[in-house]
Amino acid sequence: MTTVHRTCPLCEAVCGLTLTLDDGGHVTSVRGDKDDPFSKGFICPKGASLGKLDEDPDRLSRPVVREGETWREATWDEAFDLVRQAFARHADRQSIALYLGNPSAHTMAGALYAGPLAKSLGTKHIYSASTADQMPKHVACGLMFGDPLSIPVPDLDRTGYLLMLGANPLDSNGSLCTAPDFPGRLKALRRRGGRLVVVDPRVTRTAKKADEHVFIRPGTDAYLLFGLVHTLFAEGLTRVALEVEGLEEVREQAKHFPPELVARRTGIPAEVIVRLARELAAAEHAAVYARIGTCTQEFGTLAQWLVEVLNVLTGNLDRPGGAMFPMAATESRPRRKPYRTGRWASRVRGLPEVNGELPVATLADEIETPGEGQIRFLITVAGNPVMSAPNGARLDAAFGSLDFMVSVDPYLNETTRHANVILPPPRVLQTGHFDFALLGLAVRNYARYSRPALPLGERPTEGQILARLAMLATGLEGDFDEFIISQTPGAAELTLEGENGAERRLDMMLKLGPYDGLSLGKLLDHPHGLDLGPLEPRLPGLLKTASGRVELAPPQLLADVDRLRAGLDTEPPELVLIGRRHLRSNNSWMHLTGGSNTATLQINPADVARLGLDGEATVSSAAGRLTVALEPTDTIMPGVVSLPHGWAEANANVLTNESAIDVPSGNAVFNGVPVTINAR
Ligand SMILES: Nc1nc2c(c(=O)[nH]1)N[C@H]1C(S)=C(S)[C@@H](COP(=O)(O)OP(=O)(O)OC[C@H]3O[C@@H](n4cnc5c(=O)[nH]c(N)nc54)[C@H](O)[C@@H]3O)O[C@H]1N2
Ligand SMILES: Nc1nc2c(c(=O)[nH]1)N[C@H]1C(S)=C(S)[C@@H](COP(=O)(O)OP(=O)(O)OC[C@H]3O[C@@H](n4cnc5c(=O)[nH]c(N)nc54)[C@H](O)[C@@H]3O)O[C@H]1N2
Ligand code: SF4
Ligand SMILES: [Mo]
Repeated sequence: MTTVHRTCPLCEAVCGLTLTLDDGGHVTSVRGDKDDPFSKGFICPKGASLGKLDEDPDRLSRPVVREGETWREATWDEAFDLVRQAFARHADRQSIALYLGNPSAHTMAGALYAGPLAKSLGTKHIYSASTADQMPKHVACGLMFGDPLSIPVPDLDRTGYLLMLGANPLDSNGSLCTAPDFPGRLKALRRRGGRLVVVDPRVTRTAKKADEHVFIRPGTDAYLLFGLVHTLFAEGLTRVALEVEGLEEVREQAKHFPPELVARRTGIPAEVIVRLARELAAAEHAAVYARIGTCTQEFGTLAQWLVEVLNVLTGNLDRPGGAMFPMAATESRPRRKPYRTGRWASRVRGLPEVNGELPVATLADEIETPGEGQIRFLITVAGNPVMSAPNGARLDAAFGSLDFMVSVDPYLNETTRHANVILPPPRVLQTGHFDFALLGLAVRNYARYSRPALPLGERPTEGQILARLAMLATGLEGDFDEFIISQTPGAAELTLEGENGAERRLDMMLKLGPYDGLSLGKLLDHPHGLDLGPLEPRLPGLLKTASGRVELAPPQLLADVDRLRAGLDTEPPELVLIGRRHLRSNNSWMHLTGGSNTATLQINPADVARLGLDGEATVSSAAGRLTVALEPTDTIMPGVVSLPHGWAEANANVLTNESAIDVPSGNAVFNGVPVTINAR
């Protein structure tokens, strides 16, 4: 029996786990690591399943190659040789596309190798799950603070008032706010006399634990937030404590959104909007936090912007107990030109580039539309866009028309079934783990590195797979990691340690990072993780805007306010679709099933009666139709239905529409999709 301590790689909460393995390397128990200073023993049902997941018999252990409809195993050399030949046939690199899925935000491979792979392809066709998720946040923060990675998080452990919109951390365990034991932290907030208000079209598990829940009509958060901003100005409640640009422009724009008008659009009574604004202003420490429900909607970027505007106007940005900027152990923020989007545009719909990528909502257009720059060769890494992207059914057909596709993925699934070659990453326990991305979003500064618990054997790490793809694309040879190290300013003066290239690069980043004395060796000496202290104020040092101040009114966002104003008087559709998550699932690939964990359509009993429904029903949208089992519940607003995404038997993204996007970010719109419902 051996005991190993490692970070759970399954969600953004980065819990420390303690596993026991028998002599054959099989997991016999998984517990929360009580000695982890950040997660303190917390574990959820997904984390508890890590052993099962690690040994899932459906995971591929060798590359597989498709011949027509049949699959056969292949050697790594043969599989990579097929990819090499495909690169040779696609000399025009604009015919090649890369899609990076959600787990690549968690894996070391994603953090260390996906960027260089994207660069080595030399194509503008870079896509990722980010434009089905948090891209509005990057754009809003990029324009306001100058860096799309400067994302404030609520100072969860010290705040006294949390206004939470479109997030359900009791099921998701939190997002863009890394906080192991989010439920416990919310309980502690209320225990110390703080107040939690949840705005959601559903009474979620989180809402049930809150002081107050407010129903909101889907897709209208930007209206509500502008109503709050309006009230702060109208009642003289602003207390801006930072050097900002654009305060007057925001005041002018907010005049168009008085609570009485906003009430009609959001379904929230004007007096509630006014009271929330007053509460927010009166709280000694407050934070506004908004997540996926408010990103994947028509006005996603405006909503993310207004969240930070509120944090600034109430004096809570960059202040303990408010919304603060974490400082990751590997943070590197070289001075660049101020953030901008639209450095190039997509070929078919002319959508602007954002963060070096194009919206996944236009991936099908770029595959289907002939002409120069048409995608003919697709690489997917850790993604399942057939299930996760808007109008997944169209992508499904488009993938079938490609000349060549290679997927780096442990599973044969709805997306990878179209690949010619699947290259599987090693098992979870054969993989080292460091949360490069998520530790920059943590509510406490913290670092932890987990070495692989089991030997790799003959197979490559996922990083080595991506590095090999990059080298096949460029034709270069040599040591990939040493090349990257040699290109990094300041690295030449360092003595680097580590058992492999990934560890040496981690050591380099820690030694070049903002904490003195931090190194791989130091993290290895702290197998339960290292507490790096509470969040500290970081402005104005962190700002990279042209003015050197917080930009409250970036012109690109003001321009989008016209679109918002135009929608003030529109009649809402009779019925709209939103999503949800379940504690025991993970997007499209981890349904640990059991209990209530199924893809049912939540619908208010009043709508069931009005539409004469029973049992199952057919849901139709502009994109497609789907027959689903109904779950009548008064926890959802009348006029709203909710279906989780990622379920093969009822793919919610058959209904979502790729032509609807959040304009500034190109992000997909999953919430507020107009639908009709008929008895089967
Ligand atoms: N309707 C609707 N659609 C949505 C959402 C919604 O709320 N509603 N949410 C959106 C969001 S937030 C996201 S992030 C996207 C997710 O979109 P995607 O990332 O495209 O989809 P996932 O379902 O996360 O697929 C993950 C893939 O990675 C594979 N995988 C798992 N672990 C590893 C690993 O270690 N390495 C590699 N290489 N592969 C691995 C899995 O087998 C699976 O194929 O979906 C979006 N889609
Ligand atoms: N168990 C589990 N955990 C997960 C995942 C998972 O699939 N399962 N996925 C992971 C991923 S990739 C992500 S991005 C995070 C997301 O983490 P969260 O943002 O917490 O995601 P959800 O739990 O889907 O909560 C979103 C809430 O938004 C509400 N909502 C929908 N439309 C609107 C709207 O227009 N306005 C408002 N105010 N609310 C709205 C929904 O009813 C839902 O309760 O979760 C991560 N964690
Ligand atoms: S909350 Fe997230 S990180 Fe923690 S055990 Fe569950 S899945 Fe793993
Ligand atoms: Mo996500």
